[in-house]
Amino acid sequence: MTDKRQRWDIFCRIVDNYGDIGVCWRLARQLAHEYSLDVRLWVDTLPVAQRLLPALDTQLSEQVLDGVTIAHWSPEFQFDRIADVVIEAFACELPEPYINAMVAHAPVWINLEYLSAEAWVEEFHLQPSPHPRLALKKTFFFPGFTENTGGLLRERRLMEDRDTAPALSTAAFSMAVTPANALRVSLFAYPQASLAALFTAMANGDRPVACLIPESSLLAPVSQFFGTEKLLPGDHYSQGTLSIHILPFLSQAQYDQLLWSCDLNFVRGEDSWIRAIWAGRPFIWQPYIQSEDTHLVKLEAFLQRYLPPLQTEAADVWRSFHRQWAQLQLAAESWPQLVHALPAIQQHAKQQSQALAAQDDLAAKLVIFVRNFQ
Ligand code: TRH
Repeated sequence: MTDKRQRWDIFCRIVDNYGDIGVCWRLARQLAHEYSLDVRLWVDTLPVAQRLLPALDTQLSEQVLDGVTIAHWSPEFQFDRIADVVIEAFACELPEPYINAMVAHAPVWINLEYLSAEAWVEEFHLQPSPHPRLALKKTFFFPGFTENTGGLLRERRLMEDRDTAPALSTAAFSMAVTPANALRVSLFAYPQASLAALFTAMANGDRPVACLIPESSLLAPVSQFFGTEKLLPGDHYSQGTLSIHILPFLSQAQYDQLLWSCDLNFVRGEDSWIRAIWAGRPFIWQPYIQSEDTHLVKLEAFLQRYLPPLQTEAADVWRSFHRQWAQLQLAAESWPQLVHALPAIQQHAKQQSQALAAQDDLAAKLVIFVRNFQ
C-alpha cells in the first residue's frame, strides 16, 4: 500500500547552540504526531542533534525516530523526491539541486523565521518572495505572540501534561537533599552571563537556593566560580545559602519537567524561552547575543508585550533584572528584589501562559496556511 500522507521536508542547518535543531525537531515531531504528516527532517550536523536525540545514530544517512525521518544533509546531498511542503528553517538556504527540482513539483515553500515579539513581525508574516530566476515563490512565516503572526510552538496537550505532571523527584536528577524551603532555580544561560554576581547574591541571601544546571557551555564559568577544574553531571557544590547541582543535558521532555517544577527558570535563545513561558513559572530570559545590541531591542519588545498587566513594583523589578542579565551586568540588590517579587510574578506568569495558549499554535497555523495555499 502506498503512503498517501502529505509529505513535508524541513531543512535545518545548525548554526550554533541547540535552538535551531530544538525548534525544528519539536515542530517535526508535532506535525507527524498531531497531523499524521510524513515528515522528513534534513539536518546538517548530526552530532549536535544527538545531544537532543540521544537515540540518533550519527553514522546513518537516514533513520526514523519518534515517527519522523531524519536525513543527513551532507555536502554530497542527494534526494529521492520533492515534498509537498518544504520548510526552510531560519533562512538556511536549500540545496541548489533541490530548488531546481522544485520547479516541476511546485511545493508550498515556507521560510520559517526566528521568533521575535517586535511589532514589525505582523507586517512581514506571510509576505511572499518570488524566486529571482525560477518559477517559484517562498513565503515568510514568522512565529510571534499575536494572532496576526505565525504563533508559538506548543503541542496540543502541553498545558494538560504540565498540569497533571507528577512533582519532580529529587532522585530523578540525582540531586543532593536540599533544605525544604530552598528556592528551586534552573539555570540555562550563555557563558558570558553575569554568573559570579548571581551566585554571590544567591549565596548571601535570606533564603536557601538550590540551583539546577543542565550540562552546557555554561559549566566552564560555573566551575571557575567554584574553583574546580571540570564539573560533571551529579556534582554539587555549596557556598553560603547557595547549592548548585549539575544535571546531565536533559531530553526535551525532561527539560520541560524541570521547568515545571522550579520556582524560577533562567532560559535563553528561542526554544527554552518559550518552554519557560508555557511552564507558567517565573523566568529570566537571556536573548541570543547579537551584534549592535539587537538582542536588547528584542528583549524590550518582549517585555513590553508580556509584562502588562503585572502590578508596577513587581514589573519594575522583573524588567530591571531582565535588562541587567541581558546586558551581562547584575547589581547585588537585584537578586533579593526579584525573590521578594516572585509571588506576584508567579501569578502573572500563570495567567500569561493561559492567555497565550488560547491562541492557535505555530504547527496549527502552518497546517492551515498550507491547506489554503494557492
Ligand atoms: O541553544 P540556544 O542558545 O539556541 C539558540 C537560539 O535558538 C537562537 O535563537 C539561535 O539564533 C541560536 O541558537 C543559533 O537556546 P534555545 O533556543 O533555548 O535551544 C535550546 C534547546 O535545548 C531547546 O530545545 C531546549 C533544549 N534543552 C534540552 O533539551 N535539554 C537541556 O538540558 C537543555 C538545557 C536544553
